[in-house]
Amino acid sequence: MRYELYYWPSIQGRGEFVRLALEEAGADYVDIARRPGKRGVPAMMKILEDKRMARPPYAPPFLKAGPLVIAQTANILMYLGQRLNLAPRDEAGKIWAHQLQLTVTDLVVHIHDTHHPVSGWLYFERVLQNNGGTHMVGRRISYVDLSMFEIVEGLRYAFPKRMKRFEKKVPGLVALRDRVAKRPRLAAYLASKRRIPFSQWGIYRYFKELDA
Ligand SMILES: N[C@@H](CCC(=O)N[C@@H](CS)C(=O)NCC(=O)O)C(=O)O
Repeated sequence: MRYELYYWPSIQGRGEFVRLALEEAGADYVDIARRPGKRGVPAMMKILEDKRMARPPYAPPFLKAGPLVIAQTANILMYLGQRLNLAPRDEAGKIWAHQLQLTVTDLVVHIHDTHHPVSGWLYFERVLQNNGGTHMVGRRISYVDLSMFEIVEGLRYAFPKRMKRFEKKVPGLVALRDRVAKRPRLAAYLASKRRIPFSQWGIYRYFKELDA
């Protein structure tokens, strides 16, 4: 299956949670809006503005998987998690992974609103420690681990000074970030041009005055 990912071409943003899962699994996918000309952003806008679609996506990111058009980041990852072996297979494990990813979605809104998300973070450290400290869900890599990596990276970009101090309170999450970064496919992806650098346009934005 060749997946088509539709997300803004110049930022990591929420689309990066999906890119990391596809890259970790070595999945065959196209980052549509990064294609030049009409086949890029205009192709994405055409779907977003298609008034006849029975089940239209509200906003990027969305994923085309054969006939399916799947939106909402956590929903896309729930779908991919099973097909890319990045989530538990048992019902309880699947639901737990989805619950955690929906909580990542909450945290991203906080970050997006530059409302300093300390409390949300400690919740994820607690979940990790309660699960033995190596993975967020189960005993092996899942897309929730990849999302924790992205949140650490984003917060380090947006709040470099504050994070230096705060990371002492979340040693498990920082160690998880380091393990994810060393995974062969992700290490290759992160070093590639496919990884979009952080900028003042995405969810994670650096404001000197906020990084006290
Ligand atoms: N809850 C949705 C949020 C989707 C969303 O807000 N996408 C942003 C980009 S990160 C967007 O393009 N919103 C529509 C817009 O700004 O026009 C998700 O998790 O996927």
